[in-house]
Amino acid sequence: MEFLKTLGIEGINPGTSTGRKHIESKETISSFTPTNGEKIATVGVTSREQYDRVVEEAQKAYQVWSNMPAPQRGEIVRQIGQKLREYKEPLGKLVTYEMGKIYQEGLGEVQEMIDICDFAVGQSRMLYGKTMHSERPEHRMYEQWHPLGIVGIISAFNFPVAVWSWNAMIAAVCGNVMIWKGSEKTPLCGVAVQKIVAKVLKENDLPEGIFNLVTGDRQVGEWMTEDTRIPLISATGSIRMGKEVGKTVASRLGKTILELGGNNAIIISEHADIEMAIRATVFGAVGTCGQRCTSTRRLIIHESVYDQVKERLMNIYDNITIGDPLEETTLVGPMIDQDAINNMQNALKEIEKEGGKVIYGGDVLEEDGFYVRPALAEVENHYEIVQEETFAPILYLMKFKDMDEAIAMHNGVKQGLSSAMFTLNMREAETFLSARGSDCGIANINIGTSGAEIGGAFGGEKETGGGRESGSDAWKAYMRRQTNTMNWGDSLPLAQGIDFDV
Ligand code: UN1
Repeated sequence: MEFLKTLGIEGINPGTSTGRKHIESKETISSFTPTNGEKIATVGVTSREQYDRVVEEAQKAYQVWSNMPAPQRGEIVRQIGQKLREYKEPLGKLVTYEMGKIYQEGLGEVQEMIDICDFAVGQSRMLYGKTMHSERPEHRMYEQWHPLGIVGIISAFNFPVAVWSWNAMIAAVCGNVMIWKGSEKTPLCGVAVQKIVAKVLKENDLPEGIFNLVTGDRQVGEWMTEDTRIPLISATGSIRMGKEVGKTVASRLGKTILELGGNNAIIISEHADIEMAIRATVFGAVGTCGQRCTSTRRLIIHESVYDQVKERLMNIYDNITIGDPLEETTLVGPMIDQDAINNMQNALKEIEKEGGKVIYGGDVLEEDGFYVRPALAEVENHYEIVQEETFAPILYLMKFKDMDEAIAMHNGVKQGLSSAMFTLNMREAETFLSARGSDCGIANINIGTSGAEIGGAFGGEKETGGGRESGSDAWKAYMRRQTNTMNWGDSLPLAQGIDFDV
């Protein structure tokens, strides 16, 4: 396992770090590879005392970092992007080994980090505020954006490195310092990224406390969400988790960015390029073994092409190679753990109970590791199980007659992350993208639901949580807006023409 060595991963790894300093702890968790279920290494769990030390370091570092000009912070992020380029292969391999996504996707995830670094470097020179014309003479009005302070980042196992970078790189150029808690299912990814960043911090002689790592379960997450020293929590994960984070942070009037579950659908119209639609569907449904928040879970197919699509899918599913995600020919790697398999098996039973039919796959492979055959099921949209996000490669097939019905089905779930329609008909396409079309944060035409680029704002509506990360003007969520009015005259006129003579 050369890549573990290259990344500085050892048998026992500290899971708490203030940047260059790594803090040892007594309590540890083990990281297992889903490829064969074996233990890789242990990682130290952050104690309450260590957590407070991290927050104090972060507060100190904020005084330095927030006072650096934004383009200089951008320069540090540029160097982080360069280091990630150097470590792309070993880090991509670790993502694959610890999380289970195939190597191509592991590399893609690191590329997503590199891309967001590039984006953030540019952004560091574009933290624009507006200027307004004052209604009073000899007055100037404008707004400027200031950093918030400490940004808490809670990320999930399925994107163990990229989601941190969307938040951390943007937050960093904005002048914030970061405390990151990754998933306890993928703690080594956090350790490895922290070590890569540490090299840049060292080369630039930067203080401790800018990029911090904490490790542990819910408890550590709760310390963060309850902590009034952390003005913003950006959390990615399940709707259940997001509701708790949202409530706790709101009760102290803190800010959140929530990126929670999706129940993403593709509508295949009678006017679709069927081959393209099928390829996009398969990548969306079985990519990352159905464990992306953008995974395609529902396929809403026009009745005239339903049988054709179903047959093609069954054929393709039959030829998908499932196995070791580090092997080049593998298209579907393992699920993250036994719990994930159990959830999937329960969902398959639910489908049949509610009157649906599993028409392909779903079985657990008799191998070490957590391998399943991706499943296809015929269902109706209103089934309780279809309304839930099951984080597994189960694709629901549904039929529609007319477009209004398809869009109603499409929007008829609690979640609103990503969506797609395949059609070559301009009216259908524009309707889907219009206000009466998809109600999701992401809506695509002739592109699947997963695999978004970092340049757009990423996130969704309804129970997906409403947050936006990554590109576009998502940076504003990591800053506070200040409205400034400057009186450069020698009188004191009041706004709204109020006369108040003293
Ligand atoms: C996630 O699953 O939490 O759009 C993020 C995509 C990826 C990001 C997914 N760029 O599928």
